[in-house]
Amino acid sequence: MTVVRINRRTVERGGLAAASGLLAGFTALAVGELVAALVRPQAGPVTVVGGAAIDRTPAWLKDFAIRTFGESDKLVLQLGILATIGVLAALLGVFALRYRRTGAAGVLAFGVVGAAAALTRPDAAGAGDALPSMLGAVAGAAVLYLLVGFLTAAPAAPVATGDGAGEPAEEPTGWNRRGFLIGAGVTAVAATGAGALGRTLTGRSGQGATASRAAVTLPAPASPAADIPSRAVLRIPGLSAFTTPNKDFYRVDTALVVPKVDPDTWRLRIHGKGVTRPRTYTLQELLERPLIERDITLTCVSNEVGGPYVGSARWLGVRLADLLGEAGVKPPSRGGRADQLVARSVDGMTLGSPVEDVMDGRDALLALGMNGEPLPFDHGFPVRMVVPGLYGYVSACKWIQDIELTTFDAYDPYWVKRKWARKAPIKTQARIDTPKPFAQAAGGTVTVAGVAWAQHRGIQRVEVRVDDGPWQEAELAEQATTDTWRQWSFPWKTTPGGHNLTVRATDGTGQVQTEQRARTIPDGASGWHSVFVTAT
Ligand SMILES: Nc1nc2c(c(=O)[nH]1)N[C@H]1C(S)=C(S)[C@@H](COP(=O)(O)O)O[C@H]1N2
Ligand SMILES: [Mo]
Repeated sequence: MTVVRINRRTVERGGLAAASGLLAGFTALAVGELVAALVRPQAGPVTVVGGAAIDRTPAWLKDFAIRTFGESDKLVLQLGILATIGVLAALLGVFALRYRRTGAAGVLAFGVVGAAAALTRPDAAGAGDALPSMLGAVAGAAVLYLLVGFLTAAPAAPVATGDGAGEPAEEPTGWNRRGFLIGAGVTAVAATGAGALGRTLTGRSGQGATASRAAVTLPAPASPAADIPSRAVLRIPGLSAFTTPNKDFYRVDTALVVPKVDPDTWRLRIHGKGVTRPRTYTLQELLERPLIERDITLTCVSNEVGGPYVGSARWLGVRLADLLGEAGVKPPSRGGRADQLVARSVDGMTLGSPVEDVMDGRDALLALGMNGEPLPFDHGFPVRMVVPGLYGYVSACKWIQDIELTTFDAYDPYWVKRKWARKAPIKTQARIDTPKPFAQAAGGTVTVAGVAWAQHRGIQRVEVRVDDGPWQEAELAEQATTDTWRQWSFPWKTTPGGHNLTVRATDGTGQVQTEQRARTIPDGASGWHSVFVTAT
């Protein structure tokens, strides 16, 4: 019979065992990051487990995460993974107090999980990707085994109980606190050093990538963008800039580590159904072609009514239809065999666009430049797709490396496998940028202003309604192109009290924006944007 005596020393020993587990976990991750820095930064244990988690997240949860955490969703995920690993590691530590070998083997088991995640990532580069998780786990297991050894160092004299031999000692009398503290201290310092070294090495390779991006010179466009008419740009405090600066441009993707592609070894392959002349291009070959420059507004399907995932930039790139034409591709309306273009990125993302749309004369681009500089890493360096009128998830592949012509019947890309629509033209939307929701507005006349977009159809009209009053025409800035958003303003003659301001747009075809509320899944949110404002 075992009587567990709960006394201070038992509690202390348990606490130190939990700490051993935490240190083992920390060591595993730190060594994992160091090995990843040498193998491939994308193969780090937290990155691969996080990536696997993102891919397995159900659509509703992903939507919730984007809604709740916005662009911090990835940080929240990584903190969640770290917290989970921490809890499991501490439990494993306590468990190892009794079952030292099994506890250490448990750490190895986590390593196997990490290695499996690494090898099944769509961008896995080979067996080497398993190394960070495996070597990290070996280091972690060794730490746990050693540290727990101090806590069980001097077992109590065999306890003579009636149950016979083999029963674990319930409380070693002379365990080695001093040894433990030294061992734990050395481990903590060594693991921190390994992690810091890993970070430094990854940072250094990042600097190399930054330098090679800076070395890319963008040629002047053969077909420059039309000047933005001065009357297309309103200067109203709180209103979105007509051209979104790169640093403020929204970012939506599944990459926990932003790919830093080497422009010298980058290739783009075009192949598949109906491709009579498959080809592979280097970046230099693309840069030497006649480039077009266009202002195009990009929107994410995950953007809520009134949401922030929309931005407008001046893109410089190769007309996609030209490349496809050279490859022998014909759109379905001219007898082409492929109706879906699947773009694949270096991080294994797949996005599918209708071949008809990218070849119908619109300015579908393989973009190389964004607002006068090479694409930022976050936005797809060295090359990405941009197709006016289609949501990003069905067109705007960043870090693109492969274009395959296929059919919608034959292949479902990433987001379609996750319940989003196969085809997703951008829905007409108008947004009130100022005043902000729940603002206290001054009395008198207040300028209400915002943007409206219906890419490739254009915006014909914007109307504002105060409470349940009549719809009133907003003043429209000039339309730059049908592929860009349009700014608008409305002089609101306030009356004191709380008011609901609502906006709606009419697209270039005369369709009034629907009032019907729809969620973002499966093909984009709809409904009118309103803000509640109190006037004094
Ligand atoms: N490789 C890759 N490309 C991608 C994505 C992604 O997750 N991975 N997300 C797409 C989505 S959903 C959108 S809305 C746009 C966003 O582009 P941005 O981050 O430059 O604004 O990129 C698209 N291209
Ligand atoms: Mo998106």
